[in-house]
Amino acid sequence: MNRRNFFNGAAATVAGAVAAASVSSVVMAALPEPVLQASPDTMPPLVPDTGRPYNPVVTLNGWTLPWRMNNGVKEFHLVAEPVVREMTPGFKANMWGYNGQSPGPTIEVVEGDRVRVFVTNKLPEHTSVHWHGQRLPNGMDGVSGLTQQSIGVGKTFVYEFVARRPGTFMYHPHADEMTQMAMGMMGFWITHPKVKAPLISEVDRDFVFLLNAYDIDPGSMTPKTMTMLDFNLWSWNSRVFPGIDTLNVRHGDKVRIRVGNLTMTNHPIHLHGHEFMVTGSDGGPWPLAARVPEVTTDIGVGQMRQFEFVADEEGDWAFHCHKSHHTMNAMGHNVPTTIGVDHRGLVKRMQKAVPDYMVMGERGMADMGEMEMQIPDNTAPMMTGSGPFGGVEMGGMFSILKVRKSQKPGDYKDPGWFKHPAGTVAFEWTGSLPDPARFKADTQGSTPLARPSPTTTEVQIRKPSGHSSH
Ligand SMILES: [Cu+2]
Repeated sequence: MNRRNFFNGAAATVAGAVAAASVSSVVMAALPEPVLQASPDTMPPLVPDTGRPYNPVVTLNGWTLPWRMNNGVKEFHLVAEPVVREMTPGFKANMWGYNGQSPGPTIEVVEGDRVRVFVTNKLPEHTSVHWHGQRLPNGMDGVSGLTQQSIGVGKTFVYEFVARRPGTFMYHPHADEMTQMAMGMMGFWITHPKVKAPLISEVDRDFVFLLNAYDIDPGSMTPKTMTMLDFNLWSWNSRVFPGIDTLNVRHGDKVRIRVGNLTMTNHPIHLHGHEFMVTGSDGGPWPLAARVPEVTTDIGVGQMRQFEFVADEEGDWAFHCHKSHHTMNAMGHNVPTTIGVDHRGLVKRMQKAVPDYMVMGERGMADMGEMEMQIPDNTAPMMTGSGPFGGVEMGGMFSILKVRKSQKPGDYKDPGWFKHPAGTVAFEWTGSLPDPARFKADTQGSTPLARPSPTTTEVQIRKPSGHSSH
């Protein structure tokens, strides 16, 4: 097939794939039919049935793109297109992504594979795909204007290279990047080692996700793409807590988690209950002497980290970004701190002038997790989620590592809440409580006057106006 015929065939298939039944086998031979995914659930690992074998990864709230072997070449078909992503139940966003979702599907190949990726552009503007971290011919690097022409609207381009280096990579546009990445265009790429490599461990579970961030006004659906730093939704694979699936593993499993950061700031990712070893980045596996145990690893902008541990402590372990504002959903930050301010009498007087006036945060913000405050439709509550002991008061980049003896090998289903052995949960002390000596002398400190009982106080009045971005 000469080059011109090849591209003609490609274009015909893009049109024909919609009505698959009408596509002739001759045309199908030219281009793999694009596979789309509509469900935001974490899909089970895609066990390879062609090509070299490997131990597949699991994409949190995502999936792996199926491929087709064509004369020894692994062929994938990515479709760049507008999508609607459910970021958490009750909140959907207009995004741009690939094959029905943002992020796009994970691509998994094996070191030494020749890979051909067809990219069809169904966006309203041109795009390109950059294969972050890969060794490849310069003209396959996907930088619009520099190494290739942009993929025009409605066009299909072909990228082809050998996956030379095993490791953890990602892909994203290198055309109008600011808009396209702010709209959710990105995906994960794993190149598995061909043979057992001394610096690459074999693991029982291998999770991957991308860090991304959006600025979506409460009640609206489309990210504000001009935002540079003040994002209000901090997400993993375009999901926010409680929409992020838990990472469910079997007690004793060796677990690897691979994370890439395509936001505009760094994220210290923190795991409870276990130490992990940072074993590599998008630069490759780290030498043993460079590995250190951590419980938090900071992932800079444009960086990837992979870390590994043996899940040998049963329980429901929090797993989150350690920037506390990144474990919240849409909120305004230009709200004064009112902790310790005595509002008694104020609300009534204010409401004479401003009928909707309300007070929030007088005792901290934890009420936000429980209160039935009116929020606009299609908005994720700022702090939410409930656990077996009450409100979790979280949002954003937060999930749970669930370690269970009862979890079957290869089973990724949520086992429910941990059943704590008797006597192993923090409990309330009900004995006598002697006053600490240091408080006795001082009654003029910052601690305010005793509060009136909640049933009589005006500061319970809460309405959204004036805080519409919460
Ligand atoms: Cu963060």
